[in-house]
Amino acid sequence: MAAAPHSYQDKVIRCAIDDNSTAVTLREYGVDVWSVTERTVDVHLSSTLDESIVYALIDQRYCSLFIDRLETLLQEERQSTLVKVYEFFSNLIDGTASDAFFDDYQSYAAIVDKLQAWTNANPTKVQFVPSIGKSFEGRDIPLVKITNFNSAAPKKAIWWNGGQHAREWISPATVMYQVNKLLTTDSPQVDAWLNAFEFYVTPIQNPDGYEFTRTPGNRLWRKNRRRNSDGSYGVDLNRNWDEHWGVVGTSKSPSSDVYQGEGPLSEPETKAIADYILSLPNKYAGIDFHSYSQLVLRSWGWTKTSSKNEAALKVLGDGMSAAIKNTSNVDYKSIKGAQLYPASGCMDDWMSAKAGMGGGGWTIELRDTGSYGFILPARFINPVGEEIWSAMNFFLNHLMQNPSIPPNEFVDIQPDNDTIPL
Ligand code: 0X9
Ligand code: ZN
Repeated sequence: MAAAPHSYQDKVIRCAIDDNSTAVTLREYGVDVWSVTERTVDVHLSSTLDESIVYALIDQRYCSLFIDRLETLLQEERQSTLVKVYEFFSNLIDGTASDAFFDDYQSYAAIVDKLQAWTNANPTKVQFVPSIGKSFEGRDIPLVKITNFNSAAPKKAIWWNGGQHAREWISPATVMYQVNKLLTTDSPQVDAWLNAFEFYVTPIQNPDGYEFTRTPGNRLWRKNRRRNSDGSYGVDLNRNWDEHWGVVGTSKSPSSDVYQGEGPLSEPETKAIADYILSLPNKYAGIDFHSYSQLVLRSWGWTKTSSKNEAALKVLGDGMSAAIKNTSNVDYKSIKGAQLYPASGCMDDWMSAKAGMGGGGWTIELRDTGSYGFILPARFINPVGEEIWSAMNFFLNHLMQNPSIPPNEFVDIQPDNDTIPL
């Protein structure tokens, strides 16, 4: 991975497309698609590709160069982590060490330790479940429940999920940030939420994949670490949910980055969370945090047909997007999931349809829009955490005021003639 400063490196190019079914086709061809909008697709090109082909693509003016020197970015990320470790130890020696948890992306072990520490410090607000199930490689999938344990009033369950995709490091960091905000903000507003809701939080759904991306050369891994029958590794957990599993935007090929797995909920990392959610009597809304693209995605994600709850969900999604804009002036588009690209077997639609969450199953795609993509520097953890906290503010207040949105249902589904089920 250590590349000479001026050698030819992996690149990310952004290309114009007519509609997002092109992305589905590209993935079918095994192209490494990183991100899609209705008009553009970001494609990762290995440095082993003939340089002239890459520049020919760019010269055609269908594509522009987005990340020119990917290895340099990756190297800078590792370097900045080393600098922070150095600073941490020098501060420790000076006696000036402070809580630097959100200054950097943390290991799985550090995330688990932090959940335990928060629980010890806030016994009336937090319960720590060290393991709701084990990952493929045997790591515990941790959960915290946050509520006012002194109040017996009936409460609605909100689920926050992070780290489903290994390389999207800003996701677990942002979920942890929200938990910290809930526990450290002393306000009547937060008290009201803790009386109205039970928060179930799984900041790191895919610990094997996450830890793998922390080892040299593997930073861009997406899936879990299942050993597949053909010798390849990994299932895309966000194609493995038991909701229109295997229908669209997903692959039967084990080596694909969007491999759906052997069957619905075949993966321990999806099954554990699905079982836990289904066991809750009061489930009401859930958000699954991903990166990148800056989007607030409502159901449905597998069909462009509007859901029965479209009007109510649009108000919620548009409100979250506006709250972010007001906080940081950053644009997060509020759209139906399938407007990004139709994909089924995803957690968001599963929460809407199978878990019957009236307040919706959501995907929020965090920063950025591709300048750093998955390699978002750690200095973004705080600003992203703050803008999402303001989105949560809107989300929770709106759900408190609208506690009876009925479970969503499929209505008049038309086949999406511009998408090709794989
Ligand atoms: O493709 C995904 O799983 C999500 N994007 S990501 O770049 N983080 O991989 C988007 C999922 C949106 N939801 C549905 N289409 N149901
Ligand atoms: Zn993702």
